[in-house]
Amino acid sequence: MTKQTLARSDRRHRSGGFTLVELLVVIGIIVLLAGILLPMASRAYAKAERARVALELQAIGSALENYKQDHGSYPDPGADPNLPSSTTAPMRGANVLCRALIAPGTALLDGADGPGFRTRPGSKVWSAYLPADQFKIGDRNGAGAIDFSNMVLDTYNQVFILDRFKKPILYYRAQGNASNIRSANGFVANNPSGGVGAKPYYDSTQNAIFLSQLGLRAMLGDVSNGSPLTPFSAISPNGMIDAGETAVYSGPYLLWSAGPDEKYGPSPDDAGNSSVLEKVDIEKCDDITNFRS
Ligand SMILES: [Ca+2]
Ligand SMILES: [Ca+2]
Ligand SMILES: [Ca+2]
Repeated sequence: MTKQTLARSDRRHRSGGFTLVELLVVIGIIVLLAGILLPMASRAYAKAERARVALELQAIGSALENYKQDHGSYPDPGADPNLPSSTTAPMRGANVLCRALIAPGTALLDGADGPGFRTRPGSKVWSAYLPADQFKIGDRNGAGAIDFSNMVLDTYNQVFILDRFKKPILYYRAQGNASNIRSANGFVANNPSGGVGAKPYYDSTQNAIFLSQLGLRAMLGDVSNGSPLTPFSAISPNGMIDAGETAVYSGPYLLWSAGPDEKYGPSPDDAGNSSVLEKVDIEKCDDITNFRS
């Protein structure tokens, strides 16, 4: 065997496999890259999904305008003609939104089988304002594939339009003479379990701050009770836009997605001092709404 053939066979031998050290180096690089790229990929995914939800909220906004053209006003959570007085489940804006824009239920539930509804028995069937096949419909736990044929009104009250993260899209309509949150019932019932206006969607284990309206009002610009907040002081909404506060939104309705973390409103854990709800938590909140995306 000549020197040349030896060298060739050596090259062949070396190119046929890696040494243990080389393998470890390669694995180390892969692990390092994965550590950098996976969080980037998941952030990019969440960003893309948030953008999709923002588009869905826009589509819902257009549908609401069309509904208003036909019926004279936006869907009103306080006045659903299909709801019998014996119904025990409280009306929620999120449910009214689904019933007004898609009405996926049977004739028993909303006057017309499948998407669409009647406002009175025997009257014209209004077709769905949103393409039912392009939106997820489900219950509060995000479960789809609902059997409408066996559903009664009480359970129909628990059907919502879901966002990309399978949480109900909330709907609050501004109340008559209160144009924004300047008055406590501008968008929100004074009492979460009753009173004027859309009742919140309930998930008390995860969304206590939102349901108590602290988080909801704070997101709308009501962060203090009139006294200036120092950088790390807890927010304390009082239902009014005081001097030094700026109303974030004063439109006719709120559309609200809980965002990728599936929790409505800011949480003390989002940023800063984890035991206190602060302005930084509001900035970090990943919710998508029709006034902020
Ligand atoms: Ca229907
Ligand atoms: Ca205030
Ligand atoms: Ca959220």
